[in-house]
Amino acid sequence: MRLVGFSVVCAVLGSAAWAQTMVEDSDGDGVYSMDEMRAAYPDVSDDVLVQIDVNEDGAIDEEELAAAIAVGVLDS
Ligand SMILES: [Ca+2]
Ligand SMILES: [Ca+2]
Repeated sequence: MRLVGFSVVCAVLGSAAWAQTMVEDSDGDGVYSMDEMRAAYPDVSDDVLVQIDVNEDGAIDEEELAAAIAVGVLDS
């Protein structure tokens, strides 16, 4: 039971961290798909999204998003 409680706390803290950005992980898979990115940043071109996707897995993870915001490519 303790482990379950810990997981719930982590999940809550995790979603709080995600909520600091404009992007919503609407399918809950832990990464931001290009569709989710476009929903949050409709003005950002596909070229920019490809550049942000540093590991080229076709999705933006929290690190990639933070990096893009840090260099000013995306608004926070
Ligand atoms: Ca997602
Ligand atoms: Ca990626």
